[in-house]
Parts: sequence; structure tokens; C-alpha cells
Amino acid sequence: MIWDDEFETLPREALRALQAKRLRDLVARVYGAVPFYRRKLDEAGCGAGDVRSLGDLENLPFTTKEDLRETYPFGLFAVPMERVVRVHASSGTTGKPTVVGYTRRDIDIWAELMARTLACGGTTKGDVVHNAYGYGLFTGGLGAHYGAERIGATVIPISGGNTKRQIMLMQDFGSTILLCTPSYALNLAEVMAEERVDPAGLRLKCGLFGAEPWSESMRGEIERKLKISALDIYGLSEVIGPGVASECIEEKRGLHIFEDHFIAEIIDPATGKALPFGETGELVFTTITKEAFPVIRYRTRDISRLDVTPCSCGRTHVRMDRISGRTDDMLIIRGVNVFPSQIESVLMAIEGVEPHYQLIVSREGSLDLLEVQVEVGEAIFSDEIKGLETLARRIEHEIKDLLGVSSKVKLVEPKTIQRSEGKARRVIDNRKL
Ligand code: DLL
Repeated sequence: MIWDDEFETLPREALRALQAKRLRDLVARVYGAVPFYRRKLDEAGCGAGDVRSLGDLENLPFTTKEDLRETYPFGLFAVPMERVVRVHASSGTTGKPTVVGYTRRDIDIWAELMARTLACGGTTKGDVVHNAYGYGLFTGGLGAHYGAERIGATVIPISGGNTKRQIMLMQDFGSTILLCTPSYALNLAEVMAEERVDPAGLRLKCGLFGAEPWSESMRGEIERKLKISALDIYGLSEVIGPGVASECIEEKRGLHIFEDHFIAEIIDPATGKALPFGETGELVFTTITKEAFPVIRYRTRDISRLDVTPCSCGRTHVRMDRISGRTDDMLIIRGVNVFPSQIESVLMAIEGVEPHYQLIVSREGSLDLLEVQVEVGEAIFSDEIKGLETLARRIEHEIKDLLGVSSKVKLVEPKTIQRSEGKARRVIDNRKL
């Protein structure tokens, strides 16, 4: 179901013309309103009037997380504070959070984009939307909330946590759409099993999951355990929050980026050079309609690929592959680049291994050590030690085969790895301490 028939199916040529016009306006706007951008644009030799076509995008300077840190908290806002009606923030791993702001119109556009996202999963006003994304400074809760209200669905603003109560309310209120992180969806499924609640007896039909990386096999697991269709949704605070891109239920193959509001590029993270469609690299976004906190060529550090081939759902917007990793999530273990998602794919392909794992990296002398802790099912865990050992060695072998890196696999008892209520913590890197 398409929420905005006009803009989501705009022929690509018209879409590009719209993007070019909006880009021109954006550059003129930030040049006038944000000293930081004026300086950066001047340094790059681009005046306010120098952007004429989309081809000029490549000449514009990047914006990075460090730029946001340096202008903390409101230095990149492009409107006076009287026009800012909301701020959100995302906590970084260190120090101060990243702060973003919205005008009334920004909130309105965001609600529209989240309505599109929800409609990608078939949500209509008859639905009961169980919104377990966290409410607060995190953009997930309120972002999704406004989108569901825009559609006219009934929203349950449950936020994260108190899992048993969530399940009770899902049963009592007849929730049909589930919104939360994929790791929390698995947590919900697990607690349902413990409480002997059969998901088939619920009215849930679809879940829109994002805010953290997950894999195709994890999708299978969630769909099987919760008996729903699971879609991947993507976004980041700096760009707007959730509502940047969403899979469609028709294809579930790539996430449509809402290109009438965001221009996406893929660049080579090492050189900063823009790459053609189809190549893998770092996602970069330019927001072309946002007022309070527009960004020019924001480097997300997320790794993906863009696909412009037509989609059977009728949307013309480019599709991004599910995020395969982050440039800063990449662990370098004894010189080998390792993404947590690669290890996840090995683990999930093995029978009896649960989708709950953690990677612990440490250093002994000058040697990096990777320990993979992963839960196994009850039946396997109560098996003889020998069976467990064989399984652990087998996983180590497969990791070595795929990544060329040695690891120590530790199979742990069911429910030992901490369950997430929001974004799961998959990596503990003790080398930095
Ligand atoms: O996580 C916004 C969001 C909320 C998206 C709810 C989807 C659903 P931040 O807290 O700023 O914003 O974190 C953004 O999370 O750069 C990615 O690294 C990661 N991320 C978000 N969605 C996905 C996804 C929200 N579908 C950062 N797959 C991004 C993989 C994701 N990673």
C-alpha cells in the first residue's frame, strides 16, 4: 500500500528535477543561515548560487559526526530557536550526545515519512500499532508515534521494557503492527514462549524493525517465531530519525529511500569519492526539505549499496541494501577486517545456535583475541561436554573459513546473554580501555 501516491511513484526524471531544485534552495538557505556551512562552502569554492544540478553535489563538502560535536548543541541549526519546536538526541559512545532540532514543518514531514514507512508494511487506520521503540530523546518512539497517528491507526505508546506487560497488552488490545528493534522482537518471542503465549493466537501481522543491524537469517527467525512479516526500516537522528528508508512488504528486497526528501550517495569511505549505483560503500545523505537541522552530505558510516532497478511495488525510489556494517564497527583483529554481521551470518546458519551472541575482543601482549559467546538451545546445552566441544570447534572453523580469523567460541547456557530492550550491544572491545 502506497501512502503518498504522487511522490512515492514519481518518474525518476521528475524526481531528479525536484531534487535538484530542492538542493539549490537548501544550499542557498544554509549559506545564509549557518556560519559553519558558509565557511565550509566557501572553503570548497562553492558559493550559494553555484549549485545548478545534481552533478554539483559532488563538489559540496561532507558533514561528519565530528562537525556536530564541535558545534554542540545548536550550532548547526538553520532557524532561530523560536521556530524549533522539538529536539532529539542520540547518545554517542563517548561524551556529549548529538542534538538535532525540528520546526513544526519538519515534524509534519517526519510524520508523513513515518506514515509512508508504516504503509510499506500495510498499516491502515484499522490497525493497532504497538510502538515499543523507546520514547524520549531517542527518535524511534515519537517518530513512529506521529506516523501511526497520521495514518489514523490506534497507537499503543508502550515504549521499551516490561516485556511481560507488553505481551499482556498485545493480547488484550489486539495489536496488529509491532514496532521495535529486531533484538527486542526476539526478546518478546522468547518471553512469549516462556509464558506459553502462542503468537498465532495474537492479531499481530507485521513488524517494522530497525535502529540496529540485523540479518536475513534473523528476519527468518523473527517471522517464524512471531508468525508475522518482518520488514527492515532505516533512519538516523542526524537525517530525521526513522523514516529515511523502508522495505516494502511486496518485495522485502532493499529499503526504498524517500528521495523526494533525501539525496543518497554511496562513497568510498577511504577516499571520499562518490561511487556509481550498485557499488558498496558508505551511505551519505543530504536532507533537502528539512528546516531546523538540514545536513549536507552527512557521512553516516553505515555501509550499503544502492539499487535503482524498478520495484514491483510501484515505488520509484532507489533501494538501499540492508546495512551490512559500519565503517566504525569494523573490528580489526590481527589485521583482518571483521564485521559483527559476518559472524552473525555464520552463527545463524548453524542448527541449535540461538540468535543471542556477543563478541568480546581483548589483547594479550600485542595479540588480539576474539571470543564469541553464543547461546545454544536447552537440548544442546544439556548434551555431553563432548558434543558441545565439537560444536564450538565447528563454529570456530567456519568463522576461520569465512573471515580468515581465529576465534574462541564459548557456548553459553540459554538466557545468559543480556537481552536488549532497545539497541542490542553486540561487541565489547576491551582493547580500548
Ligand atoms: O536508530 C533511528 C531509527 C529508529 C531507525 C527506529 C529505525 C527505527 P539513531 O539512534 O541516530 O537513530 O541511530 C542511527 O542506527 O546510523 C545505523 O547505524 C543504525 N540503524 C538504524 N536503522 C538500522 C537498520 C535511529 N535498519 C544508526 N539496519 C544508523 C541497520 C540501522 N542499522
